[in-house]
Amino acid sequence: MTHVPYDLYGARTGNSIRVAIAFEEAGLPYTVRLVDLRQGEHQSAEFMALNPSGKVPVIVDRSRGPEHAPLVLTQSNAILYHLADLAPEILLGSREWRARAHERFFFFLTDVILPSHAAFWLRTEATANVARKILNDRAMHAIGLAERFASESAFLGGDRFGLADIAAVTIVNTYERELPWNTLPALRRWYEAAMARPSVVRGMRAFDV
Ligand SMILES: N[C@@H](CCC(=O)N[C@@H](CS)C(=O)NCC(=O)O)C(=O)O
Repeated sequence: MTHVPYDLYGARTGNSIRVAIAFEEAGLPYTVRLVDLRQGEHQSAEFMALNPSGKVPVIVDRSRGPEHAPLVLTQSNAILYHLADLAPEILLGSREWRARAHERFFFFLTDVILPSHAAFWLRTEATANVARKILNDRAMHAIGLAERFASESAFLGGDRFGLADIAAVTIVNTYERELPWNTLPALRRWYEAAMARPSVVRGMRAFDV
């Protein structure tokens, strides 16, 4: 029986899907452990023993063999960097472009995903419509700035499809129906190519039941 060294606990959310796409892109074998958030499985004693904050994604890395304790990682971006350590040329591109790859990865994390998540947290607050709109508009404005990245290169960060593209494709997918695509021709070309990529197709579906 083949031993799969990585377990990925997650759900159909951006943070989990980014990790699944990175596993796929790097060609690292992993087993999906679906955590049903609606059923509260992230609050179960079993899952809380892995991540006391009760959030996905989590990976359990047994790649160092049975004589070592498994490595449990609980932050999506720490997990992405762990995978990038295992496959740096794939997930961060060549050394020459690596600073750019980091810059663009953090652009999507802090300028797009962060306000988007903050807006998501306000979704149930009846009085928060204005704040929610400001945050979503900021996220979409920042996505619009990525038109320049896409017009300069086939990829958004560095010289290959890496962490920046993975961060970008999941969050652009979230706003796909609201973006002014007629003003974003280069980004649209990049997005269509990214969504057709086998790693993205498989990663996007990793938590479908
Ligand atoms: N900073 C964490 C955030 C993880 C997070 O917020 N996960 C959400 C799904 S995207 C979750 O598990 N939510 C369940 C809850 O908060 O009860 C990361 O990047 O991994």
